[in-house]
Amino acid sequence: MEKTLVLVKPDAFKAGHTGDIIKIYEGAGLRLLAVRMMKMSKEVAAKHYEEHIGRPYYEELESFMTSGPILAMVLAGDNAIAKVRELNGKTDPKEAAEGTIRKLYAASKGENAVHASDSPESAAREIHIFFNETEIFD
Ligand code: 3AN
Repeated sequence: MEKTLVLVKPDAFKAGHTGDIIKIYEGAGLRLLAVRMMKMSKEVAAKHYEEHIGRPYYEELESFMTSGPILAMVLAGDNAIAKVRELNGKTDPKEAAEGTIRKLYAASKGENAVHASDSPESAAREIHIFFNETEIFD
């Protein structure tokens, strides 16, 4: 079984979409292995988005991601990484397919409701920013 890290970002969390988002993942057969509600610090944001540091939108991204509570979770299943990214939809909600989480709940390319790991390497790295092994129920 493959694991992936998902974040419900501050916009979707604040708007009360967390339960609906989890329902979409569970409805697609993915299993929850770990969950944490938290407010991201700038340090955690920098670790999580290390490849985006220095890009023109980084400050906006950091300020958004640290602006309010988020829900971090580990999801598992066959092909979980690709499956979750398909359920999330494209980064820009204007380009996201009908029925995807970003089409349903995201307002813009920056404030786009959810994050999900994009490769097995990112998943392994990102999961351990938010959870230690004893917190993952697999
Ligand atoms: P995804 O989250 O779909 O994998 P990435 O990895 O390209 O997308 O971008 C990571 C995050 O950085 C996005 N979720 C978004 O919040 C932010 N971001 C990416 N590109 C832009 C942009 N051009 N303007 C504003 N924010 C952006």
